Amino acid sequence: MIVLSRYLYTFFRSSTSFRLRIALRYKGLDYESHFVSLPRMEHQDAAYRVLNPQGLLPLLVDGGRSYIQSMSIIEYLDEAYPEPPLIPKEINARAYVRAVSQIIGCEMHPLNNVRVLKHLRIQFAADDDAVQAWYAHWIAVGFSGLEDYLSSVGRHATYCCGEQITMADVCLVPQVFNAQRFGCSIDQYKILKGIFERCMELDAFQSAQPKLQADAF
Ligand SMILES: N[C@@H](CCC(=O)N[C@@H](CS)C(=O)NCC(=O)O)C(=O)O
Repeated sequence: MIVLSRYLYTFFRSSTSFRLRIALRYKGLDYESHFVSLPRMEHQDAAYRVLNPQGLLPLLVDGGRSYIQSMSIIEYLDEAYPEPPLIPKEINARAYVRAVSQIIGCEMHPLNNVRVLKHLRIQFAADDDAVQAWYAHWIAVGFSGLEDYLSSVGRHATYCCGEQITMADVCLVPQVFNAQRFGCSIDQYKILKGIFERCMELDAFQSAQPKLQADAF
């Protein structure tokens, strides 16, 4: 009998959950999914907040301990289960991968998160067009800065960091899915688009995509 001691609290459209689905699959780590619906506000339920007081997705339970914040969790996974690595060994490559990941995770995603878009509507009476303009603006600022950064550093090749899949790719792909869902094309970002397409040829990325999750609708 296989006893699973790893649980991922996830929602199919959550891009931060998507990062962890990719990372877990890439590392060959089995897990059981606990589905938490964002539209039904299940992330704010008292029972969930006991597990994650911040009331956000994702949450990983591994070996009886709870972990929050997707990039911190990816770093935890990389330390606990080093092969295959998601953070390079070489110090400058490590800094670069973290920088790319943080452009997405700290500067793009937070501005376009569900609660931010909701707040624009409720607190500032933003209509659909205004919310869409807000979303598209920060996607354009984020992706154009990221494209320029990759171009100027010159470390990218098949993936963000040469030939190795890293946390940078794990953060990039879900952000592209999110942008496309909001009708934002990535065609003008040639480097990012190429990396996105090559990542999507891999099982870890394919199988983790939103529409293939059991809670997708
Ligand atoms: N920095 C956090 C962000 C977590 C986060 O905001 N997750 C989203 C889903 S992608 C969420 O739970 N949103 C709920 C809300 O905004 O109310 C991480 O990387 O884990």
